[in-house]
Amino acid sequence: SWKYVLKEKSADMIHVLQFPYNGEPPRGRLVETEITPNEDHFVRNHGGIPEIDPEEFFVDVEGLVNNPKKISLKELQDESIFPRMSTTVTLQCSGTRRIEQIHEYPGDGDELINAPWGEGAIGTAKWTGVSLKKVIKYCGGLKEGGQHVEFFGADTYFKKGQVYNYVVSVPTRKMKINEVMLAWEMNDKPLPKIHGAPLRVVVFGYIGARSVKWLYKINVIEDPSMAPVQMKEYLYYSPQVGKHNATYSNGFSIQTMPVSSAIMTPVNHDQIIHDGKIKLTGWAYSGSGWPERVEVSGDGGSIWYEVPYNKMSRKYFHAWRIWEYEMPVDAEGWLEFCVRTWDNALNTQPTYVRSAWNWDLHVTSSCHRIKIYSIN
Ligand code: MTE
Ligand code: MO
Repeated sequence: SWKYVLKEKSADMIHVLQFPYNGEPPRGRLVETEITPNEDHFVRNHGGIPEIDPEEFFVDVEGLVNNPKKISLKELQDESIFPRMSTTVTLQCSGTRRIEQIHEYPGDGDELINAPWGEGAIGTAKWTGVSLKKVIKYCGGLKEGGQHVEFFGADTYFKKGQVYNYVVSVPTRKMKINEVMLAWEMNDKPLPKIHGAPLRVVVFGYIGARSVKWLYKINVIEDPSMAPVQMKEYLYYSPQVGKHNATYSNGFSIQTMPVSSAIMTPVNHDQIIHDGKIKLTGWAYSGSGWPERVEVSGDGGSIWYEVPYNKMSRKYFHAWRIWEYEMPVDAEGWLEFCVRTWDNALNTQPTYVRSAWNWDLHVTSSCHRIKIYSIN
């Protein structure tokens, strides 16, 4: 029920939508720790929160595997059958920082799909469970042609008068490299119900949408899932595509998160009295690698300062880095601060929001810009 939902989350979560519950933590607190406390981890829901008894629970593995099986949670947790896996992984919603795209141009205005997220739809946890690769092996391995894995969530949602199930897929090659896990613990605690208990998928480096919560079925198939969430949502359109010409075939399906970053303190439009220096904090993330260099600017991006290595949190293969920087500032008045990140493959961020505006308002990965009133 509603009360139960709130009990699992911090009282000061910013509700991006009231129902279904969609919330992100206050900006500054998110970057105080490398590992996000469970209560502060953002929540993205499309529909209701299913009630599942872990004692009765099993996951159904079917489709292009040699021995389809129903596997109980107890079996999954039996270390004589499955080696346990723990990995620190950042989950990021492809809607993170969408509010900036909405300000540019609002898209189709569907609130449920285009939830107006700020910079907090990202969080990092140590997830514990099993590698999906081992589960598929336990089911006799893939049959020929098994190129995609479809995940079914037990929740349902409404869109434009129709009821949908939450179903998506990822390529099997992603699980072959042990980057897909089935998790029942979050930061050494039982997975909270709102984060998908008893069992959820965690796909490293992909948009959060592929990490299905309340998982009850895994189906190995030849082509990407035909389910509406896979086929019609999470498409990346070119800036020329809009209401008049958006079809589900002129956008491509988003999987890996690109490199992105955000300034979390100060907050856009703050007024700051200071002594020649302003401290910035934030996060940096890359779904295909890890952030190697973070640069900040106090003049809208003419002069960039590199965040020193010792002001960035440690490197994980599948997680963000948080950073801080004390910037010398002698100007007064409204200043534009911004951040950009380079990852290990030298990918960096588009310069402006408008450089990568897209009809479904996904993946706002441009340099994050804020305006601060400086009083020196
Ligand atoms: N799984 C189910 N079953 N239903 C959902 O609505 N939302 C997805 C994904 N898994 C969703 C889901 C999206 S869009 C994101 S970003 C992540 O869950 C968010 O995970 P979290 O709520 O644990 O932070
Ligand atoms: Mo998402």
